[in-house]
Amino acid sequence: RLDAVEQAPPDPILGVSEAFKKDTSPDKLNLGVGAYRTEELQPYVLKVVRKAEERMLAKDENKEYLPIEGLASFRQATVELLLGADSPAIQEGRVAVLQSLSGTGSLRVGAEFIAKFMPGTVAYISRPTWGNHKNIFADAGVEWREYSYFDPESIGLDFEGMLADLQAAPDGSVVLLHGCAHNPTGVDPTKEQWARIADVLQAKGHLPFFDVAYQGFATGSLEEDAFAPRYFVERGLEFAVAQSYSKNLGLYAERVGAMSFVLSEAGAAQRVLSQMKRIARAIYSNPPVHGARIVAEVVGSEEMFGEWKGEMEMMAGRIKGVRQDLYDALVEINPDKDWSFVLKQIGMFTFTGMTPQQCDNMTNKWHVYMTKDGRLSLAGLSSAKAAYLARAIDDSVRN
Ligand code: PLP
Ligand code: TYF
Repeated sequence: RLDAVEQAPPDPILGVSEAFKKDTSPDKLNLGVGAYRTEELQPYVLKVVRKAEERMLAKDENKEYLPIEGLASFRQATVELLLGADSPAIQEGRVAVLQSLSGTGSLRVGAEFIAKFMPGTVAYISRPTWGNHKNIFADAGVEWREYSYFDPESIGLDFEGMLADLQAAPDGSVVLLHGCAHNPTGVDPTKEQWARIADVLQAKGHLPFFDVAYQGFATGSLEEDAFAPRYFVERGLEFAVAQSYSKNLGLYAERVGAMSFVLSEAGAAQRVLSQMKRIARAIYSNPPVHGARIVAEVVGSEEMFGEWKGEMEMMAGRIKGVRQDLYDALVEINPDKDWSFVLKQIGMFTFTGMTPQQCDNMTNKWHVYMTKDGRLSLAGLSSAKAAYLARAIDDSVRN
């Protein structure tokens, strides 16, 4: 019977790394996956993570199961990191926080929750968005539709289109929003635009669902990057939020994150948490402990928290540096073309607007590996290779 199972397509992002490994060219560059690399293009384990692990080892802690909702100190630290320790939502016990399997697993628990307790509700996601959003909602049984987001003409936000689509969505829809550093476009709403988005969400009774995968990577500041969810608390909105420590603490493979709901009263938060636990129980029972302890250790010590902020600024700063290098090299090669979008976009990526054929030219001729949507992960670029990448881009967009 199982002979008839068809081959599944490779992941459009993670599949790029597979192809990269097979390329033997010394020039090859992997700008597919959004994972931080050093200037030497090596993976980076934060020094503060190693320090936390040493302290953890010295404590000789056991490996007993965590509660279904996760490690208490981790949950507290994670929600405070997002909303600020003095947030009224936290003070009033209005946040239900479930430690879950990084951003992806958290999104899935959130999607399962929507399927179960908001049946028939449609989730609106930005066009374009991180490819996995569609899989996550669809596999959880939540119908998704897209709202306008990116304007290829201006290589910026199609703000009026976005508002019009959210306005046209049925009342009480779920609206997925990237908390900061939108993936793949690197285009975020301004503070004034967030205010108008909140107006529409409120008027329509939509439930915002933030995906926060890059807190600290947009501006380099944890607080600045949490502007939108903090502002939504101020506005009295209820919302869902998935958080990930893959990027900002470099804990990719440890699967550390949380799924939370900010609600209008504490009783609802308790009931929602009990139902999220019910969902998690049947999927993976309880979350892994190692990464959660790292987070609790780092955030629980003023000294290590400071070191983490320093390393995050360093990582965000290196990406900003290569962004500038790439821009300068592009202008030098072809001063007649407007390359300003490279500098305007924020976070790990630059969204080039290249066609699939142009992306193929990047890979086949120049050994630059990237996703077919024209996205380049600047986290995988070094200053030393910026001029080479600029030549590849300039050549590819001419054809
Ligand atoms: N959401 C977005 C927008 C992402 O870019 C990513 C990837 O980092 C994730 C969620 C989830 O990643 P992870 O499951 O490693 O936390
Ligand atoms: O967009 C990216 O490159 C990151 C990493 O299934 C990623 O978000 C990519 C695909 C995936 C999980 C993480």
